Amino acid sequence: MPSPDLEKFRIAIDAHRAKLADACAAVRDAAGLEELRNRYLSRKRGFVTLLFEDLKKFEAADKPAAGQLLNLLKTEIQEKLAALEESLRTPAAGGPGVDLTLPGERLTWGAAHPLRIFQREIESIFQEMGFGIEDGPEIETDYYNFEALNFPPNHPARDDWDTLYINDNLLLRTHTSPVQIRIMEKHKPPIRIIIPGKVYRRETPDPTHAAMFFQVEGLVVDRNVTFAHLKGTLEYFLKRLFGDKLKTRFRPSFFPFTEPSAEVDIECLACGQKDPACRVCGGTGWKEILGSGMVDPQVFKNVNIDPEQYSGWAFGLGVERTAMFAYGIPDIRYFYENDLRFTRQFHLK
Ligand code: FA5
Repeated sequence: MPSPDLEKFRIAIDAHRAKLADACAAVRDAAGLEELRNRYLSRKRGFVTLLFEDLKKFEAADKPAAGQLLNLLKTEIQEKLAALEESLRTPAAGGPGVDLTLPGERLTWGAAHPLRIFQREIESIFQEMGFGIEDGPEIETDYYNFEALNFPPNHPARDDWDTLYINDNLLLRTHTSPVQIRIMEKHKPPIRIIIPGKVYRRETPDPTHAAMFFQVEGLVVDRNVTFAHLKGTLEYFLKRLFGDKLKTRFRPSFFPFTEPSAEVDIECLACGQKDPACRVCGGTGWKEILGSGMVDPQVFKNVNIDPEQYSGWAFGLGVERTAMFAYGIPDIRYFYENDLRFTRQFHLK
């Protein structure tokens, strides 16, 4: 058998060498690198392996020269592939090395915060009863937060709401009640809405008090609306949340913007009204969750609604306090710590 032409062999080797640079440049990831390595060096069909097969056909005199050419090509290929592997691991930007061969990290799905889940539950009960949902600004003027709600300047009732002032006129709203005024200024009765939102108070946090917390305000204004409607609606709402057997109590109270006013307590679900030393209810068997009352005629006058023709009622519910009972949470601060062991226990219904 005639010996293959050494010159032709050299040309074939050079052709592979020329293609190598382009092939390397096209590699984007570990899989591409593996494919290239196989194309050149695979034991069965790699280009270099096939050239070594050809080497056997050379006459003894040409074999050393042909072998040298081929070994040079093989070393060159191995060095280029090693460099390529390194560059895939270390991006040019100089950032930390990324090993593309490692298995990926599983991403976890986010979920709604427990307070948001509970707020939605409250919203859907009121929506079923035909209430709309409104909102208003968290930065309020003194007028909306206090004055239009019948708190005259320097009135001692303002002290019940420890207020965070921005300047003489602006403050962080201490309750969602100012939105009542904003809505009644814009819309004529009938009005039937709830207003969920954040409120702020200068409070030292403890297991049942936060400096920022959520309220849901309710407002109904129409002709012939009575306290019986207020009582019936709130009792129905609380039974939907806590079950038919829940005991509720309306306790006379005072708010400048409602007359008469009542705070609503629910039976203490922590001790079942049985533990005189209960830390949640202090042994009283009851826990306050909301303030309510009939809209004061002066408030109607402030928004140009005629109190002779219309009446209304309102309430303001503490979302965290109520959620603590619904879910059996002993400390309000758990809601804000974002400890996943806590937040993962809640699911959207
Ligand atoms: C009010 O804020 C009135 N605006 C409620 C109202 C609305 C009365 C409409 C009449 C008509 P009060 O300050 O009591 O009232 O707060 C209402 C509820 O918010 C409380 O029952 C309680 O559940 C919750 N709450 C009050 N302070 C805190 C606090 N520091 N941390 C967490 N929840 C609180």
